[in-house]
Amino acid sequence: VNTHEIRLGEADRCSLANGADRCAFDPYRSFDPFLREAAASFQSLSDGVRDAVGAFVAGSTSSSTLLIDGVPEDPALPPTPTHDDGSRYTTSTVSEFTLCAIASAAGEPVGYAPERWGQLVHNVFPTAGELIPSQRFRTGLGFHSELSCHHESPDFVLLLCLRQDPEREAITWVLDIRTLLNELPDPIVDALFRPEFALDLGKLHYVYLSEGKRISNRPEHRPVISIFSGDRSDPAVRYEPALMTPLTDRAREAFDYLADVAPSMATPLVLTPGSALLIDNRRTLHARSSFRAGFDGNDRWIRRMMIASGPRGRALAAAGRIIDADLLVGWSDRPTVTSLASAS
Ligand SMILES: O=C(O)CCC(=O)C(=O)O
Ligand SMILES: [Fe+2]
Repeated sequence: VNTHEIRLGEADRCSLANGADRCAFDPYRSFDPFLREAAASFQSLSDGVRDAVGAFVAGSTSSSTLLIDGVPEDPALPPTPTHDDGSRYTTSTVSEFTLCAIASAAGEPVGYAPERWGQLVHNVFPTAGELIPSQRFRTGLGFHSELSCHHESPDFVLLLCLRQDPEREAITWVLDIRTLLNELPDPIVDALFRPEFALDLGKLHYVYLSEGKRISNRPEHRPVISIFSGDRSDPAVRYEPALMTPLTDRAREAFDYLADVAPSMATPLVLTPGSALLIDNRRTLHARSSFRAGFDGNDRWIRRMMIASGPRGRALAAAGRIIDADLLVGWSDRPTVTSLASAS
C-alpha cells in the first residue's frame, strides 16, 4: 500500500503546541537545542502515535508514506509570502517545532548549502517567477524522489501544510516502490537495476560547484547510476526524469514504462492545515498536481524538512547539518558518460 494515516488526539496536539510555546530556543539561531526540546516533546506523545511513527520509520510497515493528521496549526499564520527571500515568515514556532518533533523520530534534519540558503526548514509556496521547481504551480511536479541527483539525498522528506490552496486543487501523489514493482514486468525491473541512467547534474536548478567551477552538461560531469538498487523486492529508488537520461534502448524503454504506469498506481493525498506527510524517500515517488495561485496571501503554503537517518544522519548532524559536498566527488565511485564511452 502507498500510505498509512494516523491522527493525533487533542492531548497530543496540545502537548506539541504547548511545547512550542514554552521552548525558549529560536530554531533559526539555536537549532540543536530547539530540536532537542522538540524531540523530548515527541517522546511525551501517546504510545499509539510513537509506536506508529516508530514502526513506519523502521520500515516495518507495508507503506512508505505516513500521513499524520491533527498536528497543531499556527494560530497567527501570516499571509502566504509571494516571493522567497529566505526569511522566516512566521513568528510562532509551532510549525518548526512540529517538524522537528516528527523529524526527530526519523533521523536528523539536514540542509543543502547550495539550495534555499542552506535552510533546514524550507518554505514551499507558489511564486510568480516559478524559478524553483517546487514553487511551480501552473504545471505541477512530475513523479520523482527527492534530491535524486545528490549522493547525500535525504532518507525522509517531511511536508507540513500551513495553508491549503483556496480552490482545493492541489493534490500530492505518493507511490510506494513495492506497489509499483507489482506492475512492472521482469525485464523492466532488470533494466531499472542496470546502471544505464546518466545524472544531468548540469541541469540542476541550484548552482553546484566542483573544484570552484559550475558543474556542466559535459559527459565527464554526468555520473551513471541505476534507478533501483539493493533488494530486488524492496529496492531503493532514485528517479528524477527531468535530470536523468537513459543511455541505452532498454534503459529508455524502462524509463518510459515507469513514467507511464506511475500515475495510475499512485495514491492522491490532499494536504490541509494540521496535516504532515512523512515520506520514506528511498522507496517512494511523489508528485504534485497543478493548482491556481492568486498572490494575495491566501495561496498554498507547505513547510518541508529533509532528514538523514541512522549513522549517516548522526554524522551529518555532528558535522553541522548543512551538506556542502562536491557532487562529482560524491559520485566518483560511479562511471561517467565519458568513462563508459572509452570503455566500450
Ligand atoms: O507540494 C507538495 O505537495 C510536494 C511538492 C514536492 O515535491 C516537494 O516539496 O518535495
Ligand atoms: Fe519533491
